[in-house]
Order: sequence, then structure tokens, then C-alpha cells
Amino acid sequence: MRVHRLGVSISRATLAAFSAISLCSCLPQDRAVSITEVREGETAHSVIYKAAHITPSDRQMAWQRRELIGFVHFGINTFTGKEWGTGKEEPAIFNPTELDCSQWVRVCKDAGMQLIMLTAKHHDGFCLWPSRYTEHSVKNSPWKNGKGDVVKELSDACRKAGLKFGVYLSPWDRHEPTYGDSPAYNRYFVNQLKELLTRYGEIHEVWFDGACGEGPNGKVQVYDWAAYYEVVRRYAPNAVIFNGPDVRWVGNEAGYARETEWSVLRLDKTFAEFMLKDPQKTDLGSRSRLIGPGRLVWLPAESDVSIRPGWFYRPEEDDKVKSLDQLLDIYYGSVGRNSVLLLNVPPDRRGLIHENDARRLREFRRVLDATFARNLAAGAEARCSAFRKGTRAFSDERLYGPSMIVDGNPETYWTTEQGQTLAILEIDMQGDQTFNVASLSEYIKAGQRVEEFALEAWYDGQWREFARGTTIGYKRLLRFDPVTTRKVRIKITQSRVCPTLAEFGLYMAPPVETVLSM
Ligand code: FUL
Repeated sequence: MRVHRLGVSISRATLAAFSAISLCSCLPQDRAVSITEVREGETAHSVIYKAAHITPSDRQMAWQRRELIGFVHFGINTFTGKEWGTGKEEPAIFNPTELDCSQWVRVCKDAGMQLIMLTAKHHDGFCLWPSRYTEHSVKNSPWKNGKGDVVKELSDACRKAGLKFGVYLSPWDRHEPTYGDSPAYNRYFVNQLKELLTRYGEIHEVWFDGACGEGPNGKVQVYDWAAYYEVVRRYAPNAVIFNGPDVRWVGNEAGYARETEWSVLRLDKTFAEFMLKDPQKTDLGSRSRLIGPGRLVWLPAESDVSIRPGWFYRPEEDDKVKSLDQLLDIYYGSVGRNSVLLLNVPPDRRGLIHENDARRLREFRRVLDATFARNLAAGAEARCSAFRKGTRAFSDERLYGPSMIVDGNPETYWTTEQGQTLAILEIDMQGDQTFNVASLSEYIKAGQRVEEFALEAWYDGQWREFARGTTIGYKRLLRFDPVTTRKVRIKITQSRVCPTLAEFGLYMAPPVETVLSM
């Protein structure tokens, strides 16, 4: 049996099939995705300039702004206690006693999640909706006498609460007899995808798990990714495809993005090969990785993690729900590092999110709300205190002036003159403030550019550094010991082209115990 985690490795046969697909051929008419060719021998200057101008599509932008999304692993494994089902489980064991999707939605919404993604089918092949194409589904379970449909119940509940909905559909299927018989299984998979994308209202994310192993007949399937992507584009044009052309796996299942997390990468092989071989590499987007023939693409990271040790519910893990400190650390390490956090909260055998998980999520939200309630730099006086010698100030101060970073509007931004990659921005809060969190955002609709920055505070008559970082991207959060000062400066010390900043914030995160006792 050959089995692989999310895209870590894959059989030769499957890889050969992937190699036949290029990004361009997957997306023939898709103008929303930025692609720029890099030629052999092209100068570093030209490549870096291009990379700094690659921008997200509208659907990628909407996805990035969701920041925190919910993952729901629920299915036959919930009733066996296994992480990976064999495909031989009897549908008769699927029988939640109190299933209530509106409770899942309430818990996720209260936690600040913007979308919920459901495992409509995991590797065991059991479908949470009554698919026409298989008998291995809820329709042959005792739950609601076979008349139930979890996908419908959850998508309805999401819509009612104003949340977006996404589907996880595992290509690896250990039950389906056609698995391994490539064309037949690809038809089966496409049909299931169509059902999910056409029956349940608008879908905003489709999650393709990269895990791949043998089916019931011992064969490994050659997936037709191009066909799968095409179906998503046709039936769910606003959906981002995870493990596809829109969103990449961050490379671990612990919920952390890299300290240096670029959304612009160079594909030096076919798109699908890249997705399978590269997501775990330490460096994906530095200058040296961009040089050489290939295509530059906007391919941001999604960080997935479970609130419990396992992805599926197990009663013995009721007291192993991640601590508040762990969840907060994951938040700063994902949302705060230019990534989206996909946090899994698995419902139990009743069909409810367990009280312990729900309580932890409520605490998590309360601490985040208390932390980010007030931007101490909002409306502060901001100016550009130093340019490199010989350069001019902005051509249009009203549009691109420093005050744009403290106006609370992510659609306005500060930038420098063309060619000006170093800058110092000074923020005067007109009185001492104490803070221990900083937030920076680039205006990524113009590209991701900043490579290095430092934050300094004015005290004891001089500027002293209190934090520094590399990439910023959509959002960079930094935590440090409390700093009290009236003036802060942001030094952009390296940028690919003229930098932009859309927003800057300084916050005081109160002690967790204080928030919880309120
Ligand atoms: C992995 C799967 O094998 C796990 O069971 C889980 O669904 C995780 C999110 O992706 O590849």
C-alpha cells in the first residue's frame, strides 16, 4: 500500500500524468490569474520587477480577506474513531443522534470564521450527500431513514447566517470500485463534483486533498486535474481551488506559515508537479528562487490545522483540545504571516461541536477582539521622514501619502516614487501609548514587494528597534514586550520595487486571564 500525506509524495504513474498538465492548459481562458513568463538568461532585475507586479485574482483577494475559515471533518470516521477509513465501513454505522448544522455555524461564526468547509467525502469514499453515483452514502444510513443530506443542511445553515460554504472532496477513494481505472473514476469524480457544485448554492472554495493511495482493487488512480479544475471554474467561478491554481498548501498540518511567506512564486515545472513536490520547501519565493525559466504566479498559502490532535472527532481527545495559547500562537503564525488559517473543528457522534471545542473557540475570539479592538495608531500624524538622498517626495500626497496607512481603509495606500525602494515612515500618536502587537499590510492588489522592515520607537532621546520582519504581504502581525512611546517609525529596508503599505496598526493585547475573567 502506498499512501502519502497532502501532496508530499506520489507514485511515478500519477506524477507522469500530472506532468502532462501545464497551468496554461488548465486555465485557457482565465484572465483573472496572473501569469508572467520568465525566460532563460533573463536578468535578475527584470525578473524581480515582474514578480513585484504579479497580483491576486478577485477570487484570491476575497479568499485572503476571509483570514479565518472553518474546517469540518465529519463522516464515517466519526463513528469508527479512525483517521482514515478503509472504505469497507457499513453505512449503517453513520447515525448521529442530534445533528444540528446550525449549531456548527453558530460556533464557527462566533469564532469569527467567514467560511465553513465540509468533508463531503473523505478517503473512505462515504458521501455526506445522497450522490446518484454511489450507494456508499447517507442514503443507506439509518440517519433520518436515509433521507438526510449533511451537505444541504450545512450549506443552508451557512447561507442563513451569511457565511460562505466550501467543499472538501477527496480524490483518493478507498471504496469506489472504479478507482484505479482512470477514465471511469475520473468521470465518477467529475460527476460528484458537479453534484456538489450545482445542488447547494454558491460554493466559494473547493479543497482537493493531495493524499493518494490505492483503491479497493489495489490500483492507483491517475487523476485528471485539468478536468476537475475546469468543472470548478464552470460551475463555481468564484470558488478558489485549494491544491490547484488559486491556493497552495502551506506545507505542514500544524497551522503555521513561514516567517518569510511569499505569495508570488515561480513554477519551474508543470503546475501540478510543483504542487506535489514543492509546498514543503523552506524557501519558495526569495529572489534566488525566482531566477530561471518558468512562470510567475500568485499562489498564496493556506495553513490547515485541527483544534484536536486528530482531524476527526474521538471521545478520548475531549481533553486534548488545543489550549488558548496554542490557538493564539497559530493565529499569529498564520494569519499574521500572510496566510489564511483553516481551523478544523470536528463534530462528535451526536452531530454537534463538543462543548470543550466550542468553549475554546469562544475564548479565542474574545481574546482576539479584546486585542484588536482599538488601533492606537489610528488617525495619528504620519509622515515620510527620510528618503534616500537625491529622491523626491510623492507626486500626489493626497492619494499615496503616509496618512493612508492609518486611515482604517485597506483600499487606500502609501507608496513611494518609482525606483524608491527604501523609506522611513514616522507615526506620531500625539501622546504616549503602550502596545505589544503591530500589524502591517501591503496593498497586495499592486503586488507583494517588501522584503525586510524594522519598527523603531522613540525613547530616551533616540530611535530604538523593537521589532523586525521580512515579508509583509496581506498581513504581518508581530508580538513583542510592551513598548511605551509617542512616536514609532517603520523602516522599509529592502523592497523589490517601490513599497506600498495599506494599513498599519499598534495594539495592546491584554493578559489572557484578564480577558477571560471579564
Ligand atoms: C490530509 C488527509 O489525509 C487528512 O485525513 C486530513 O483530511 C487533512 C486535512 O488532509 O491529507
